[in-house]
Amino acid sequence: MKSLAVALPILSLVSTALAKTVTYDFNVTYTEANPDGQFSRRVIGINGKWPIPTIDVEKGDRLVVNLFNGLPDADTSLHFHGLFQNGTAHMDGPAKVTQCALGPGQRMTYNFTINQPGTYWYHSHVKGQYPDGIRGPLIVRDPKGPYAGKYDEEVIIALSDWYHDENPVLFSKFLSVGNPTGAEPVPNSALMNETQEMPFNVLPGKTYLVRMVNMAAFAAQYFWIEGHTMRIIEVDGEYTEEAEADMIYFTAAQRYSFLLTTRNDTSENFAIVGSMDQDLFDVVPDGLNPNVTGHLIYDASKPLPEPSFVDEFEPFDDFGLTPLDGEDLWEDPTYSFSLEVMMDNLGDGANYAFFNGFTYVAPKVPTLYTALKSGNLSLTPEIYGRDTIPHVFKHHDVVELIVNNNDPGKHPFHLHGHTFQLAYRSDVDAGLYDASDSSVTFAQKPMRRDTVLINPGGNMVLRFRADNPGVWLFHCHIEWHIQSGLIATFIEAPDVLQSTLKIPQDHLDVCNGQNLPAAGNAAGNTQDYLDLRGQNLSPAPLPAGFTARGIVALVFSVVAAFLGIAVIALYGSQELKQKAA
Ligand SMILES: *[C@@H]1O[C@H](CO)[C@@H](O)[C@H](O)[C@H]1NC(C)=O
Ligand SMILES: *[C@@H]1O[C@H](CO)[C@@H](O)[C@H](O)[C@H]1NC(C)=O
Ligand SMILES: *[C@@H]1O[C@H](CO)[C@@H](O)[C@H](O)[C@H]1NC(C)=O
Ligand SMILES: *[C@@H]1O[C@H](CO)[C@@H](O)[C@H](O)[C@H]1NC(C)=O
Ligand SMILES: *[C@@H]1O[C@H](CO)[C@@H](O)[C@H](O)[C@H]1NC(C)=O
Ligand SMILES: *[C@@H]1O[C@H](CO)[C@@H](O)[C@H](O)[C@H]1NC(C)=O
Ligand SMILES: *[C@@H]1O[C@H](CO)[C@@H](O)[C@H](O)[C@H]1NC(C)=O
Ligand SMILES: [Cu+2]
Repeated sequence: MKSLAVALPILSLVSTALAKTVTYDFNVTYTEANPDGQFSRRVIGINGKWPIPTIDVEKGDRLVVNLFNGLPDADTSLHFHGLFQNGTAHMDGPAKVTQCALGPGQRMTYNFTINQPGTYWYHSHVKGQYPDGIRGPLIVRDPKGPYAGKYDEEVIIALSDWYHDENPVLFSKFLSVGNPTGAEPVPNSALMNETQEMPFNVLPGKTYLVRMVNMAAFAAQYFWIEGHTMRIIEVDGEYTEEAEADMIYFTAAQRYSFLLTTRNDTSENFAIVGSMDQDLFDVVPDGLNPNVTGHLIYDASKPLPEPSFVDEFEPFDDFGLTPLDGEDLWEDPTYSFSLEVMMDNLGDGANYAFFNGFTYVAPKVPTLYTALKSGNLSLTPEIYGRDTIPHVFKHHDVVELIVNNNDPGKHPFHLHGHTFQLAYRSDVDAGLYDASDSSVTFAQKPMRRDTVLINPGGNMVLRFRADNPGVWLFHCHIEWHIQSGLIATFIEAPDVLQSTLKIPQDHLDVCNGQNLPAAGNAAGNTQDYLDLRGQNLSPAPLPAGFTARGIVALVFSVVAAFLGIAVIALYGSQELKQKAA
């Protein structure tokens, strides 16, 4: 499955390090699994196995993944979460953004070098597919890094959540007129290393580098190790100054590495606990166990303790982290804009997620391919399609992104292709960001990461430099919100891309093999890039006078009175569709 194909010495004047090529042959296939011991189901694995392999490379290595879609009935692709893909924007993975999704029986190769050390993960970036199993850690070791020599061993712990139903089934109920409030399906279980019985065998008096990633579809987890403190040294691939934490909050997609020094005596074992943040769930189902427990085992002959009860969660605040390189806040943005988050119903009655009044709809042509073929119109946002929510940055812009959360939910926002500085984050319910508010103070050496939590009803200010030409998504990492449209598209220096990037034939063949266009604007028009007729658009708004509340009432009356009223409701929803059309 994994072959360290060839160790090619890279000729270099400054370094004698041997960068190697690490090759994986991945056949995406269905298999069966029962990770929470409650229910056996079909999952998406690789080479007939699940959990899927950890990708393990060293800084400077070239990674080659030969991907074959062995699913008979579903598309797939791979995204390498957190990797900048600097110079290889076409290897980023999201379907309809940097490539066409691989249809059944298709293959393509991801091939790029990795110069970022740290803790990452990889997952399918086709609709809401990764919660069905196609998610795994990706570790970039750094034997010469600033913390090298400060630990004896490295170990990975992946958090996640788990559903007994497959995503397509849950999705059809989630995004429908039957769910007008947009309540997200609640996971059946929390997992640690894709199981509920993770042993972590340790030796006394040693220091471990623990690399953690939350690969959940939805749930954030509070995480702690009883009787031990964690010394954080990395978030999302960025080294930080050492920071002590007793409890860490992991949103979906976030990573932390920490140093864990074990005790000198082996008289006891300790619980390792993850607890899902139930604030995220609209309705907590009866009998849900939000917790998953593993164990730090000093002596396997001693008992494995149940975790003690914690009555308040007080996690470490990531805003207080300082990047190890001490980089200052980027001043004087040259491109500043805001995105306002909102949830609302559209004319089909379903509840969608919006940025500035638009909900993401994938274009007909992958956005990167539009950028490459559009000549001097590549800097014109319209060609990428209204509902891709496009923003175009010029090379070396200092970008300031203000996010206003008009929604009472927490959202973990993720940016592809970059880490951003978290310059400012308000408390809960602070309302819209107001630059003139004197109580707003920016971090002077802000933490950088690629996934950050925004508070309910709050706001935040992110900054980054447009120094990585490519097409990068900015989206909520709750897969339900990906599917309900909380995605914007950032097109960065497309003019530079046109002279530096060439799409390999095997990528184009994935589109060709399915008769999907690989050139043209968002509507597939190759003649006139400004003619967007036929572009993919979201459903129409609700008919005037028909409020979201009305749909809720309609649906609840159905539930309350079902048989007799069902006929009327059916009529009602049909009328709704007609009005929307
Ligand atoms: C992928 O796995 C499927 C199911 O086991 C098998 O039928 C197919 O031949 C495999 N394809 C490749 C290219 O390995
Ligand atoms: C990966 O890319 C490098 C650099 O372009 C190239 O030399 C190599 O042949 C590629 N490998 C594969 C398996 O495509
Ligand atoms: C968790 O799983 C990863 C990947 O399989 C493995 O490398 C690691 O050792 C596991 N962690 C523990 C604590 O067992
Ligand atoms: C363990 O023993 C070492 C060496 O005697 C000592 O330096 C260290 O402080 C001890 N650690 C703890 C947690 O007691
Ligand atoms: C899960 O852990 C939390 C924190 O200790 C505790 O409050 C809660 O009762 C636990 N729930 C279950 C079902 O064990
Ligand atoms: C863009 O390119 C077209 C065709 O090459 C040319 O006619 C047009 O003048 C250019 N427009 C601008 C604004 O440079
Ligand atoms: C990408 O690489 C260029 C140099 O080729 C560098 O200036 C830039 O900072 C890099 N950007 C990122 C996000 O790594
Ligand atoms: Cu969200």
